[in-house]
Amino acid sequence: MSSHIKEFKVLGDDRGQLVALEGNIDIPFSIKRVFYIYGTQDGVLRGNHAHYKANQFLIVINGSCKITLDDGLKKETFLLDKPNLGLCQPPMIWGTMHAFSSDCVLLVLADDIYKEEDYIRDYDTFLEVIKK
Ligand code: T46
Repeated sequence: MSSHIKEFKVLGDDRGQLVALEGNIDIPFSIKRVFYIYGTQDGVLRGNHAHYKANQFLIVINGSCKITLDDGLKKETFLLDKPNLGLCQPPMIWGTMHAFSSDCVLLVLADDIYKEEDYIRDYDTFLEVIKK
């Protein structure tokens, strides 16, 4: 799953840094939705679900957090602590976000609008679905 992490080019100069992300170029899909989470307290878990169809790309644009991806057989934990790192969460991969710094801003790019029916929020159901 190490291939899920991507380092983006930083277009910096002496005024500061800039990262530009284009759908289907830097991000492997057309971006249909953007959301971000912040103000997550230490010790709190977020995510804890998989998607049937949606692809997500997760970027910590401030602070840090860890993301564990789980394909039902193996788990891998990634530390996102730089704004030029992105992690791809494809469909049918269980994702859990944790170890948030108090200043963490986690930006998520997705290839579909929000649909609750696309979520698998129960881990046993996830294991059953991937077995099929
Ligand atoms: C993910 C992590 C990082 C919406 O109305 N629209 C949206 O686009 C989203 C993402 C959520 N919501 C509503 C649904 C819930 O009533 O916002 C509320 C909180 O959502 P949720 O409990 O899913 O939040 P997290 O932080 O557990 O997960 C969210 C995303 O759902 C998830 O895909 O990767 O952020």
